[in-house]
Amino acid sequence: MEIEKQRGISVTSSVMQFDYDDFRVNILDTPGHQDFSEDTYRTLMAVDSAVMIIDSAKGIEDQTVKLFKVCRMRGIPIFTFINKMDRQGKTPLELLAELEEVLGIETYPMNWPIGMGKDFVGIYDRFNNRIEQFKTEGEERFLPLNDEGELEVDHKLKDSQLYEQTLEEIMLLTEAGNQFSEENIANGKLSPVFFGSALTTFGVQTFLDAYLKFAPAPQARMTTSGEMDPVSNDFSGFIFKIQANMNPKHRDRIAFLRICSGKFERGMSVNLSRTGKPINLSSSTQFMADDRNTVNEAVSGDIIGLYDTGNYQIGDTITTSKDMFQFERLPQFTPELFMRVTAKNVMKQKHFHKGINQLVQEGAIQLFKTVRMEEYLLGAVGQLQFEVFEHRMRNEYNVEVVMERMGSKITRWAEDEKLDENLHSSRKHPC
Ligand SMILES: Nc1nc2c(ncn2[C@@H]2O[C@H](COP(=O)(O)OP(=O)(O)OP(=O)(O)O)[C@@H](O)[C@H]2O)c(=O)[nH]1
Ligand SMILES: [Mg+2]
Repeated sequence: MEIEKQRGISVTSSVMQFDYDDFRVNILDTPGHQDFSEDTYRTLMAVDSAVMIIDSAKGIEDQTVKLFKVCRMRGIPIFTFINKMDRQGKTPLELLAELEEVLGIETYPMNWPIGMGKDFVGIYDRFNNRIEQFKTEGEERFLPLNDEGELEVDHKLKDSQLYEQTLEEIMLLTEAGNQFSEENIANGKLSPVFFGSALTTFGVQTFLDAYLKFAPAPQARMTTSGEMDPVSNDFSGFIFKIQANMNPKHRDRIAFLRICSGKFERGMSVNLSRTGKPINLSSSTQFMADDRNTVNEAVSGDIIGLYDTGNYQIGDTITTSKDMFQFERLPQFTPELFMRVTAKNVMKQKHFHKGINQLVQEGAIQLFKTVRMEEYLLGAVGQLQFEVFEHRMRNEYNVEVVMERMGSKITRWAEDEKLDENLHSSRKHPC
């Protein structure tokens, strides 16, 4: 999105697929900023495991704490990548202690940095029993370790103070740290920790190889009719995100589907559980790197995009099963900030309504109307949501909006007879 480029932060989650080593990986990249946490939490419902990327200088940020506590509660395996080792940051021991204390999760360092910042030499790879050297290509990149965990070959690194220090820290980890346990990784109790520098791609492949070894395959998911097996003959999935105008040239609207069971075949007919109506899935797309391609087949665990002409809502289940079950409801947050919103130019009412409706359906913002006056009030969890709303209304719907702050209030459901100047929500399932 244009606003993301301008501000240098993500304002919405994005999806990307890639193939690696006989695996197909679906990445759902979520915004880190807490103002967009509702989007992030919804997206989290569509994943099988999470990768937590930590800036080694900042340590664990507020948003990360909340987010990964949800992962912990849901038993989602968490893989940790401690990034920016090319910069001076907190010490690795400090970072591990923070992870364990703040997130209440056990950690197992799969590798360990040797120095950092200007002195960053590479990683001591406990899992692969080797040292991987930073900024070294060719044969020297990986140096094997012997059974004692020391460099097998003569190397100048052996004489360095950093090497000595690393060996001491590794000894400490072995004696006082957690045991490696594949089972505890799978149930989300133990997070394997990796160090690297994503900007220089250092440590990324080592991470990916281990991730693919230990990340779980798609699991059974709960529905209103019991568990749904991912290899069931019945196709099913749920919509966790809707986004319009992703491609400004086409002005289309895409519903993102997480496939939970069976096989998707383009052109198949499914039922939308909410309405009971059949839908033909003829226009579908997948997101490979920066490209979009028509997708003809997809399986459980895949994320595909369905071109949407207004059929879908966030949280919708679709299935070929006759029993029109639904997957778990997606989280919805209570808004805490409110703005009265109008179109600057009264002649633009049509675009104004179209834009608001679309952005509300995406869950980018919440909408309330006052009962008597039919005024539009926008509700948000964070201030930045309003700014994104304003920007998108201007850029995607060509409408300048006027927003007036209403202060912070909490919305409450009100009984009909008590309705006066109370507000009512346009959304269906508040929590
Ligand atoms: N020095 C250094 N900088 C890095 C590294 N990885 C990322 N960065 C920089 O960190 C900044 C933030 O990177 P992003 O990938 O946008 O971070 P993010 O956490 O995804 O941010 P949001 O999506 O906005 O939440 C960018 O300026 C990157 O160039 C690294 O390994 N080393
Ligand atoms: Mg990002």
